[in-house]
Amino acid sequence: MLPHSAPDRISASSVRRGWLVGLLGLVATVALVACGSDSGGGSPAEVTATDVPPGAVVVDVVTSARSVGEYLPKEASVPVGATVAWPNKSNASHNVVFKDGSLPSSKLYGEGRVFSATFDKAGRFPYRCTIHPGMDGTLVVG
Ligand SMILES: [Cu+2]
Repeated sequence: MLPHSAPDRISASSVRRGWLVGLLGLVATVALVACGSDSGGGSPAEVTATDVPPGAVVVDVVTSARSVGEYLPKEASVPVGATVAWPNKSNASHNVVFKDGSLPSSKLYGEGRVFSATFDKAGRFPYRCTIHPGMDGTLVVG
């Protein structure tokens, strides 16, 4: 009689298959996360004019006793689809830059100019002036 010495192939291949399924699951998860970015921000066009658009919610950009620039009100709540305008009423140049890169941000603009944009995405959006540390505000949409 010959000794029976069949290797345990079934067990080895099922281990390998389990590892492969796990890897595929990981790849699928990564792909889902990558596709989950939201691009529905607001109006893409930046507007830096000298007038506040009719009907816009106004956030004044001012110089105060304690800072070279601040946003008034610091936190503004608007409905979805609102146009918001930031007239620069200070004697320095400022900008409005949202942390959320999908929202419209401004370049630097001086006294007497107005940045305005329309916001179609609901949420709580912090923004700041990139040249003045501590000059920040929040726009709440929805
Ligand atoms: Cu500033």
